[in-house]
Amino acid sequence: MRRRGSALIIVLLLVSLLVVLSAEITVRSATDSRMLENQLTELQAQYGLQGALVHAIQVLRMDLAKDQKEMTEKNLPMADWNGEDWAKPALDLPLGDGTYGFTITDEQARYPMNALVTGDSGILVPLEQERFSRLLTAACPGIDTSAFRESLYDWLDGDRTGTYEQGARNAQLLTTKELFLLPMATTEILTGNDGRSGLLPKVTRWTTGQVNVNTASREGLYGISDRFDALAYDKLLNARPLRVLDELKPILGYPDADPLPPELAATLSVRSTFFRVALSYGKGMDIRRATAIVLKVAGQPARLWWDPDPACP
Ligand SMILES: [Ca+2]
Ligand SMILES: [Ca+2]
Repeated sequence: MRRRGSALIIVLLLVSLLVVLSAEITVRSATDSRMLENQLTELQAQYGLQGALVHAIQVLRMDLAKDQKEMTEKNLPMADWNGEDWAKPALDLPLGDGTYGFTITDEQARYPMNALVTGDSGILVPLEQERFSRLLTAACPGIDTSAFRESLYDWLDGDRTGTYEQGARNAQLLTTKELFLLPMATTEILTGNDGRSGLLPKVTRWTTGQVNVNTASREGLYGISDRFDALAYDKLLNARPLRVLDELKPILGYPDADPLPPELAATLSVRSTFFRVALSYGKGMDIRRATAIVLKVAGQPARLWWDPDPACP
């Protein structure tokens, strides 16, 4: 733990040095050209955001070490939930002459959109269509989403016969931003009238195909199984964090002697591999943001995706 802590300090010192150095260069070249100055400010912001990501990855690494320690010392199965240290936002931390911050969220709290089609042949999976329909209806109450759903299926499926096939990807999503390209997509459906609700915050193109019951939303779990009604979700909130999936049986009304139905056991999990990191670096009034997707696995948690747009990779 101490070794990891000092590694983090060294990395942050290095990043801090780079931020200061690029500020120095900015000052010297200010007389040369405004354009160059802007480029260097940009460079400094990039170092600041990278530094924030280094810190966030360190936080996830420490969670993995904690989980492994609990498993070996207390025989507790590994789990991830929002009460853990990684879920606490880190804000306004000093770096060079600016500040950085980050917020980590569980990407496996979201429904994996690419489960809708098989990877090779692009055939829609009926069970997942049923689940997605339920999620879509719950995420967009009072909105007619049937045409959007049809255009999504044409976009994803491998065939070219359908009402909305023109310009369709005909394969799994590379990013959920593609949803904005669907002919029947509306901002009301994707991000709601407040810009923060709707479908988009509840879906991902990443994940192992499993949704974490310890972090998923009520709508997301209701999508997976209609047994997750309001009453069951309340029971789940009281029972979290779950350490094993079998703890779901009394919550969902399954007999304790029977195994959990295979379609639930295959889709649900109590721990996560994919995490989303919302990053910021600010100097004065200039605040830059980015989003990264990070893997938490034994060994080195790795950055998978980097997007300067904070909205939605
Ligand atoms: Ca954990
Ligand atoms: Ca198609």
